[in-house]
Amino acid sequence: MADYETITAEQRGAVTLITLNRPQALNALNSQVLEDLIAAFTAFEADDSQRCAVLTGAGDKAFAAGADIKEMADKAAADFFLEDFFARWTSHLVKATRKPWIAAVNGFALGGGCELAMMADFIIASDKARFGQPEIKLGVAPGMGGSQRLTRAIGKAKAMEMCLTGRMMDAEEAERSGLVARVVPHDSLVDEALKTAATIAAMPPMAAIANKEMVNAAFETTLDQGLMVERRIFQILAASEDKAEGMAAFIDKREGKWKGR
Ligand code: CO8
Repeated sequence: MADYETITAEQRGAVTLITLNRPQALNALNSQVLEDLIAAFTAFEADDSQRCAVLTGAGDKAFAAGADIKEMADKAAADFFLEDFFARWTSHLVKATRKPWIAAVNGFALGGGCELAMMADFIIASDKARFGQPEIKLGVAPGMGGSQRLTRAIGKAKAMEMCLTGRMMDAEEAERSGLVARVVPHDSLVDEALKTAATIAAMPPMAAIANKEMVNAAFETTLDQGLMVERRIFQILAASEDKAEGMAAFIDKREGKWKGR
């Protein structure tokens, strides 16, 4: 795979493992990280052999301790506006990435780090993970979705408290609050995330994308519209070769062989 400056990316079977790799800066997210992640996610999306991705952080301490404060410190409002740094994360990692991906949060996920984790389809957390939106302490506020995605994930009371106080939430509270799908022992985090990703990667690929689109529709629509999205996608899947294969395989008591169509 391509060489990157601030991340690593490797293929493990049908799963792409992407690792933020600036441990000396607690994997803080600078412009180069964004460029590298865009390239890695674009390659993942374009490669038919890859069905699911895992994003984690190098080192024992952090997934990502936020946007790079040293890089942001000298930026003017016009720089933020013109570069549109924050919007590009969502447009490439969320909107343009139709295949599923998991954030494996191995430590601090603060500010932009928490926001990046929340861009994943779901989060698996190590028991050492800590989540927070401490931007208020820097005189700013979340800029990459924290005020919106965190509030949708855990509700107004906790999201408001976290944004206004900057306090961190540990992994147990994050699971209880609905921010993470599962908490696993720190040392087995990447293995557990890769195992879960491999399970997803073995599913019929169109159905995986369809399931992701349906669940995401719940955050963008009214209930009626969301139910319509669900029915229409279901009806489209019913015309797929993998639907015929999946049902035949069940009846024949054998594993399905997916064509991805
Ligand atoms: N940016 C740049 N460098 C960082 C960052 C960061 N976000 N976080 C840590 N580092 C660096 C430290 O400067 C330090 O580098 P050095 O050794 O050269 O001094 C190294 O990483 C290790 O960090 P610490 O020594 O601080 O490690 P500790 O274990 O003592 O503390 C903490 C760990 C608690 C995670 C602490 O590092 C910390 O509080 N980090 C900042 C967390 C934070 O505020 N994140 C939010 C950033 S802002 C953001 O993400 C918002 C985006 C949208 C709004 C922006 C609008 C302008």
